[in-house]
Amino acid sequence: MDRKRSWAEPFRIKVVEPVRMTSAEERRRALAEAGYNTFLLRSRDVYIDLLTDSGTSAMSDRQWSAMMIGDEAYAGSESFYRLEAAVRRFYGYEHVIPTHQGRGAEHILSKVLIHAGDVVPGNMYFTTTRLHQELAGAQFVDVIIPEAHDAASNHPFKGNVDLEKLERLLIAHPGKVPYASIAATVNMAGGQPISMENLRAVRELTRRHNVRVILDATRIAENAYFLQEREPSQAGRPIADIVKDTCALSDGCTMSAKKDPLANIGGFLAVNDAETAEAARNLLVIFEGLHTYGGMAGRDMEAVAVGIEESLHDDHIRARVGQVRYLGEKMAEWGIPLVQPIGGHGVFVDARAFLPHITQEHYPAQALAAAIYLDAGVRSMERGAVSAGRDPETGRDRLPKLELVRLTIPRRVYTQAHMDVVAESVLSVYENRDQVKGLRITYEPKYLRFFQARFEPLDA
Ligand code: P71
Repeated sequence: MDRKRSWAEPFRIKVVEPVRMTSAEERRRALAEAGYNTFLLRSRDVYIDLLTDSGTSAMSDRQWSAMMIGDEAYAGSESFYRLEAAVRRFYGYEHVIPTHQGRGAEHILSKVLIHAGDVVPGNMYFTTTRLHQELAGAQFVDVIIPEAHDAASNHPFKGNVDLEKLERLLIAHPGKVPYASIAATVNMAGGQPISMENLRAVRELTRRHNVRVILDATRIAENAYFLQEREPSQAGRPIADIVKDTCALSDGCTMSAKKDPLANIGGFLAVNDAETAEAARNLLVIFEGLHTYGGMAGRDMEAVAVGIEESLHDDHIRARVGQVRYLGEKMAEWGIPLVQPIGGHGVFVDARAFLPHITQEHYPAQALAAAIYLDAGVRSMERGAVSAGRDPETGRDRLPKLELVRLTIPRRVYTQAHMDVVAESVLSVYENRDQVKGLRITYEPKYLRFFQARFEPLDA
């Protein structure tokens, strides 16, 4: 008989943080006070917090003890040198520039490499990445394969670049492309991987045009897990080796250490060429801090250094992606429309298919995130028209093909029972989906509006 053998997380729990349950009435009040925006909810009003996997991971006992030896010297901190050594060892880049988090690295990098009128191609936009590129004077052009914009497509590497599109762009803009901005995995596509083969082709193509490749390495361990699983040439290889080879196909990376590297805060920019590094260090002292801390405390750099290593353990990453898949498969079995395949850091609900009666002008994903919160206190995040923002030229809403709600799983934080509760709650919203109303905006900030915008239901 072929019996399935279950496996579990490669850790046990040493410290717990109690969470508060709320009543339906409390949630109704909290949501109205938050302007129907889950970013504006107070965490005390949230039962299971799946807003983001960013900075929300549980650190290990090794990370917590490393924090005790943090060297808080203003200059030349030992903790910086330990972080630098970890980045060199595990990702292979020569120059390491610490930043307060990922967007700090994006800001510095964009300012150093981009000139007004440049064009930056990338495998789908990310909100902060694109905004820093635009603020530096570039236009971002999406060159991801078309399957990435189709929630239902089962393509195994939806993070891949459309090589012909990239080549046409390189030919059309000679001398105007400072780098290709390549994410592994692609967050906005649903946490989808780029294959080693595709990245190698991007590397070769850009080299012929004398253009750099800059990786967004924020979820590179999760990307490596999918390659180990799906790309024949990577089958059976250790995650750490796949990650190192992925980085070797680029000239540098930006990193938010709040995701894969299992820290609560931190990030860095890493590059191989000394000139770019020097220019970056020069700007760093204006915007982030000295080049041996860049906005992090010594203890933060220690937590990142240890977290990088832990993030690359094969048993860790299998359990991490496995938990996300457990939630996704359960919801898919019940017929809830999801981005397929299930991604590395969260389950992405297809809000258009879920709420076909709400047109995109009335923000179905925002409305769905609000409805999911109301049901049982699960907090998710809109990743659709509100996140896409307005076109800087026309000022009109950008209406992306993907109108999604992301249930994002923090690393090493929740149990399988939490996942069951989440799936059951979303199912209950799905069964009553015709009662969910569209939203209109009542307040909108200028930049990254999704963080602070306020809404009201159409029938209000
Ligand atoms: C996520 C975040 C955090 C976030 C950022 C913006 C809007 C909503 C939530 C941050 C990323 C990311 C990628 C691929 C760079 C950053 C910025 N993601 N690249 O998914 O996913 O890093 O937050 O440390 O500044 O919730 P930073």
